[in-house]
Amino acid sequence: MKITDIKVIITCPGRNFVLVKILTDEPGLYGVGDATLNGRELSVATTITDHLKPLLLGKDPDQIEDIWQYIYRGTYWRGGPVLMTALAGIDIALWDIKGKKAGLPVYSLLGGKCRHGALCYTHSSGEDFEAVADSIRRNIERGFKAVRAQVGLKGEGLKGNYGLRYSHLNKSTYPEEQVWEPGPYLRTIPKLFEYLRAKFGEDIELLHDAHERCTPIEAGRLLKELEPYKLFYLEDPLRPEHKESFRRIRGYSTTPIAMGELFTSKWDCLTLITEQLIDYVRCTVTHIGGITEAKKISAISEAFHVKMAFQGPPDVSPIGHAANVHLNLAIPNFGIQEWTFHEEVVREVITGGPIYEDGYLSLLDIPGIGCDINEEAAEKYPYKRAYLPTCRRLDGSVQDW
Ligand code: KDG
Ligand code: MG
Repeated sequence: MKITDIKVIITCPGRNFVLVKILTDEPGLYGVGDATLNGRELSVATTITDHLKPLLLGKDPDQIEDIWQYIYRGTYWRGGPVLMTALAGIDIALWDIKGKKAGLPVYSLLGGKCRHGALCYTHSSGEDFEAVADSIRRNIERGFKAVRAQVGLKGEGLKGNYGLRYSHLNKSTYPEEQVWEPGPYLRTIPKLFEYLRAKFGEDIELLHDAHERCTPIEAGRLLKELEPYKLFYLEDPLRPEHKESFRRIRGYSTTPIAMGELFTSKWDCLTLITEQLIDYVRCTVTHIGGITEAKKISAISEAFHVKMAFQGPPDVSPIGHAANVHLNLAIPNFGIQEWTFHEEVVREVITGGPIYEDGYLSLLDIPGIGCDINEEAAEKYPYKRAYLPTCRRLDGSVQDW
């Protein structure tokens, strides 16, 4: 079998996606992948089209591992979000082809189901505690057993906070700019979870995303002050550059820690896993190099009692979400799956993907990844440049968004 063509489909049904379609010399046999990198879509698209595609035409799509090694280290430049997202899109499409050829869903190729469904969580947010609670109540009514809670930081000239609604499609050609200060944030978040526990008790699992904004001592304080509210985990307490600092914050609290959405290889995660500095790995299958790399990180993590919690925001397409759930069903050390419902317009372009029911995700028992791309529909929604928000402190200095 040979790869005869690789198509990159950039489409914007409500937000930008970069989709990959790998065609083979077997009539009707092709694979689909997700190579979406929020705000850097064109960089990934040209990496695939102009640099990787010429190397892959004529190769055997069955040789997933060899192709992965060849792209990752065989072509010298390695790592980073652009190359690893491009590699992920190709990798997911190759697993799709392998499953279709074998007549098996990808989770079956990965060893078969360890569970009937994947526990998932979704997002709740609001400008104040009451609004957050209303959002959580609606999600509990939808059957969620776990919810991530984020809140605005009113007053003191602050504008926005991570996790509130932000437009993937900024109307202007420049990012929305938020203003954030650690003081109000660190004073507010423990009070939010005190309020939510008083309102909902301990039956609902609660999570929070600090979004890489704290210094080590700030993260230590937050972990300690959140301990009474028994979070499922606190996500991204530190910037990804500060891996060594996890040794410092780990001892402050029994609040579980999750990290990983900004990592782009197993080596980024390694110390945090082997020293058990985190409890959940949050890598993104579409940014870490695909299913091939994600399954290896899962295996390393299993040996150290670390569980997987693959990232699942709106900028991961239904194809990426499907890759998440294939892995969730097959790995023994699954923790929880982040889940966001895509709008109907997205489903017009990308069909198939995980099925949500009563707090769990599952997949149809069909060969491959279980998704398809409607290319005609994709053409109706041309790419629109958009940025992630940015953030500054009150003094005007750059702050991690
Ligand atoms: O594109 C960036 C988003 O995917 C990220 O900000 C979402 O932090 C996120 C999460 O945990 O889903
Ligand atoms: Mg996050």
